[in-house]
Amino acid sequence: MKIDKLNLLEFATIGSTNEKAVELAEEGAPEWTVVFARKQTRGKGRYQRVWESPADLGLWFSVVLRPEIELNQLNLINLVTALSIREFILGQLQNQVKTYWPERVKLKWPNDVLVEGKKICGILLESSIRKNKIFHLVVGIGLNLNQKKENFSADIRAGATSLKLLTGLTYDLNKSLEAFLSLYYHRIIKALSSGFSNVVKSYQKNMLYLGELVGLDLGEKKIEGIVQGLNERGFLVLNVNGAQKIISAGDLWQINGKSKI
Ligand code: BT5
Repeated sequence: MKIDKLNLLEFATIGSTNEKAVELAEEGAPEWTVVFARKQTRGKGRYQRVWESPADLGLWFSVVLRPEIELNQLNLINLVTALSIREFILGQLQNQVKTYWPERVKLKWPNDVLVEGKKICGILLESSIRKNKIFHLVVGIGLNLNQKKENFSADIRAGATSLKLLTGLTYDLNKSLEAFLSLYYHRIIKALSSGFSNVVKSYQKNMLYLGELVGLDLGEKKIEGIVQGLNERGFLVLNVNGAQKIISAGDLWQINGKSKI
């Protein structure tokens, strides 16, 4: 289905699509302005980490949104985005193998999509708040499409994957982007109009580590606990020594066996 509102800006090379989208959003670019680049030279992850974005091997893009939600609901947009990516990827995999097992495509709170335990997509939200309201929200998405193993740096090779590595096919960037944006548009509109409770439910159903012992890096300290699920704002609920802790952001990892903290 066509999205009338879509304003797609394509670049051959850019520093970071998020930076460009933030700049345009600050200047008043309308919602559903999408900055798409075939290559990023300064693709960024969370906490100043690098996002590898080589030419023509994946979708590197950022979407400007201006959702009318409370500030403490921002995390929910992360969840809708990750679920939409999951749905897109699963659709692509099931086009090839009808019985592709949905349990293989998992969400790692708050912003990663993994297939068979390897990261295929990362999401980076950047928001601008004015007078206690969201002025703009830039949703940056990096989705690996056409990489072969050797296209990933040695640092991430073992933990990263792409659609090509999973299906053997080569994906057309523009067609893939269009298909994803159409799905994403509808998922966002639906969540904004009918509330986020189904979003939280489906995220929980598809998230990694539910009921398991995890470590969590909060920047200033590391803690560990058992994942109980998400609250209605999309925050992580962790049982730490019997006490419930609500976490808004951080890096999770699984603890197999003995704790290392
Ligand atoms: C993320 O950060 O996963 C968010 C990535 C967002 C990237 C998009 S691309 C379009 C838009 N413009 C930008 O400048 N950024 C957004 P984080 O959770 O911090 O994960 C970063 C980590 O993922 C890195 O430290 C690597 O370990 C790993 N990584 C880097 N590039 C990768 C890739 N292409 N595929 C899989 N893993 C990768």
